[in-house]
Amino acid sequence: MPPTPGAPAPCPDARPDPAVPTPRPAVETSEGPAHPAPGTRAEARLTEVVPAPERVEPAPEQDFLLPEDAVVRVGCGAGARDVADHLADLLRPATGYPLPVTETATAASHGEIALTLDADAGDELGPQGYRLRVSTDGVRLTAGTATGLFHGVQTLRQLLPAAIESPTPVAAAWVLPGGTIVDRPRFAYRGAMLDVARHFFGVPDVLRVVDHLARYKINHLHLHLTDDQGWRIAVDTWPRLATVGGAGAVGGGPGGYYTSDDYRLILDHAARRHVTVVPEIDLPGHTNAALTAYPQLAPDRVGPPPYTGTEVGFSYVDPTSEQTYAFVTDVLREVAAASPGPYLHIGGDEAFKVPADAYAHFVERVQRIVADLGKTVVGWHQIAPTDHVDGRIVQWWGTDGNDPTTADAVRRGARLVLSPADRAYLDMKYAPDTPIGHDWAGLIDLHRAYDWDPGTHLTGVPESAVLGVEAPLWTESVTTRTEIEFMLFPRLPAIAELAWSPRATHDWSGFRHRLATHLPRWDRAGITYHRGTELPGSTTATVPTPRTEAQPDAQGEVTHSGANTDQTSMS
Ligand code: TNX
Repeated sequence: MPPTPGAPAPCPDARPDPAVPTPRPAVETSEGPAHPAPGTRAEARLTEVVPAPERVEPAPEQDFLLPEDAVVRVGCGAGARDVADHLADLLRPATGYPLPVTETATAASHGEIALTLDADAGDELGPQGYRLRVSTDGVRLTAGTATGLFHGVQTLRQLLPAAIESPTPVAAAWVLPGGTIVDRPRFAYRGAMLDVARHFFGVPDVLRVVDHLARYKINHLHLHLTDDQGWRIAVDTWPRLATVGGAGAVGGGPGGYYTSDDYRLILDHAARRHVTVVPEIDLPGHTNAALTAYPQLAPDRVGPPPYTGTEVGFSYVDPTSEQTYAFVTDVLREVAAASPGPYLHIGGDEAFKVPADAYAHFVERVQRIVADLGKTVVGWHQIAPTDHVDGRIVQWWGTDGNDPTTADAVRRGARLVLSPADRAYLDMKYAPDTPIGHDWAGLIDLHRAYDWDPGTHLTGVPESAVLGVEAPLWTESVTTRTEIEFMLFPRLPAIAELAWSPRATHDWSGFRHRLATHLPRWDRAGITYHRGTELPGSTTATVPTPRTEAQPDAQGEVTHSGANTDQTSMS
């Protein structure tokens, strides 16, 4: 077909428009007519989005009914087509609509969702922001980058009725509330950590966690890949790390590890969701699993037995041995080469048995190894007193906002990721009767997870030094996907809002009411969550989650492999 005069040239890398699949037959349910009359009111409101957007301008007379023959139209630009495909993939199952993705330049006569990359808009919206306009004609999503478009798509999803989360077709009026949202994050780094070392979680579980993060605009997944109980990533040059060091888990349950193909699957899934994976190799402590595989790394050169308990701080690789540095260099080189993200987390926490000077020497040398690999060092805040390398990131996990050593590291140039254990640790119990989790940093209900300010949390650290916020989930007592979700929801969205939304939007009452509208979405999506009185509409009961590993014990009670009491060794 000759180009239309005056029309922009098609994108250089345009894919041919796919044949439009036939719509699936509309499903009759009690939820509404298959062909709702135009003008049906939107179920969701523009003001219910979590995390709260920077600016929201409702225009209720501009509600948009997504027609059955709607198209997703996408303009040129790196990654935009993938975001459009992702959007169509999200909307097809519940709507049953074909939603073809097209790169044609001409707007459809009605009912399209248009995604546009626009460098000028990017100047205003920044590298992660977006503008979303819903009017009776359709949806216009604009951003300076594909990442911005992706975040806008997550907002768009929340504007559709909760039934959009259904994995099978639902006959509903797919009406979006009219108006404009202009949005961009307060902090560039929003993260969650999954400890796959204490208990191992297979690739499908990790992919599902990535989906949960993306939904709430969390853009980093920190994988705690190694600890005393298990080494979870294959390393070609030191193969026994995974095959021997990966064999066990807390409580003696089955272990496991990611092959390089597994790891690539996680990275690819994350990349398509604009989530950066931050791999952690915890050094020099938390290394019992490595020592079982390679006793020559141990200070006494004796391999310890596998560890299935939950104490911390007893193991370490010999910081005075050149073999240790050869090991560290090989491992970090392989992990760095496999990981496209800019960060490499070196742990550094709770090496209680390593003398301070040997610890500092070790961390400084390992930091240089990471820098030489072209990656940015991240470490738990125990690395704060050591010498600085350019751009390093200190992850603060304390419970007392007055930490002069970390504040001093910031003055020397470190940036900060905040994970206050008494606010952001998702392994803490919600309430005394929460069936899993710890309480050494206190109980963390939704209000406690929400009600703090990352910009002022640490004395002497200006907001400009705060790269962002991360919520870690340690898994000593977490054994299944259901239990992961039970600890994540509803606290993860609270942390997401703290890290994304402008401080001016912070409002506990508003937040809990907005988040309550997400419960039917989680129900539809099959997401397990902790029910409590804090979310209107949630029941008062704390629902214990089913555990697949549960075994009846001698008394006929149910016990759980991997369940542990609180750590006695935590300060
Ligand atoms: C502290 S936070 C740890 C972990 C435990 C966690 C349990 C940090 C860097 N270390 O080894 O799993 O507490 O809450």
